[in-house]
Amino acid sequence: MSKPLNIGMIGYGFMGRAHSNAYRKVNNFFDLEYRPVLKAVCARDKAKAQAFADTWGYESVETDWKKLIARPDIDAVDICTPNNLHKEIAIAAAAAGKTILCEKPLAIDTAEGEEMCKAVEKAGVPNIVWYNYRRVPAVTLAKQLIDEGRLGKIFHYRAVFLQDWTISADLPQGGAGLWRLDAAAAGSGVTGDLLAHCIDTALWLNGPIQSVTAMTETFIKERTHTLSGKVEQVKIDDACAFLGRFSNGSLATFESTRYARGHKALYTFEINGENASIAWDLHDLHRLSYFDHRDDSIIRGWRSIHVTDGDQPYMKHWWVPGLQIGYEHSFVHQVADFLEGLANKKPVGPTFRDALETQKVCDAVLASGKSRQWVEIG
Ligand code: SOE
Repeated sequence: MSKPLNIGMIGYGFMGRAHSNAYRKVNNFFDLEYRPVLKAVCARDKAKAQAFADTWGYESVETDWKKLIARPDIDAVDICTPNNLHKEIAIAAAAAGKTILCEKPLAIDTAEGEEMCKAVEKAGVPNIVWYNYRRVPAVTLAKQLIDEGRLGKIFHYRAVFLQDWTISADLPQGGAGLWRLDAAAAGSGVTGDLLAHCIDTALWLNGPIQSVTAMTETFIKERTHTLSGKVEQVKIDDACAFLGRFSNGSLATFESTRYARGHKALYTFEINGENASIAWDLHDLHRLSYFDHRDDSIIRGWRSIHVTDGDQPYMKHWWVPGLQIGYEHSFVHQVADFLEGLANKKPVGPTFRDALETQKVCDAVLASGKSRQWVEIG
């Protein structure tokens, strides 16, 4: 008999759906000691929360997150709110002894993130942050190839995350989905929303980043705020590019924007080592490109590995070789790994502490964008 893990989810947007889907699917495909139970969803609008609960099969609805946390029948709190609420909810959930799964980025800034780390560590509660792209099988395979030393010394890490959905000046800031354009709710723009993904993957694959120099831009300076109805200054970064140095001596080149017309969610990275290179593209997420200079010269070239075989990460849990999976499966993998960690009493990354490292890089990037100076990461 599997042990129930009663989930209380706070927020119900795009990520609420991605996480709920993962909780529902995970035990169908992974053999686990724990089984998530969708106990309650919490949102201020009762009718909307109820509609979400009906669609996804949550047993009950709350409109006050403090009440949700106080419920003895909730084991784990999933924080899917805008970023400015992560800290208060996480600290309260930790004090109540709840397991915590928190949407990325960890917090508004490093100072908040530090407080959150202290709270979960003091309470000794299991915790994880939803940086889901680590668990796309092709990305996990990249990690395996790097850890096996196949690339040799790494010289370059290059990543971009490009979108184009905020180009219209008529788009308001604030409110459902659009809170990402409101600095008070999001903390930052593309740096915390998109580059944070690239940084999390990079720290995981290639180790710490020591220093950065960045440029940021806000192309549209004022937008109507959905909540106040008034035209207000836009305080987020619409675009950000930075250079950096990793501790292993390799050079970092990162770029993110919501103004790259034609790109919806183009997250790519390429890593160049002395023996081999790796490249990945979210639009073709089940493939990993690999070039090995040690191949015989007459057949040397980029190979496109279709990551669907049972001996490649996570794939034995899905279909037969050749049949691919997608974006939503990265969340299922995260839940599977997290539940396995709970059973073995082992932390599973990215923990709050891991995500704090990403937060530090984001803060350094934003500070450098302002000061136009190199910034060291402590
Ligand atoms: C923004 O458009 C967004 O939805 C991010 O918030 C997600 O984290 C990213 O994975 C896709 O883009």
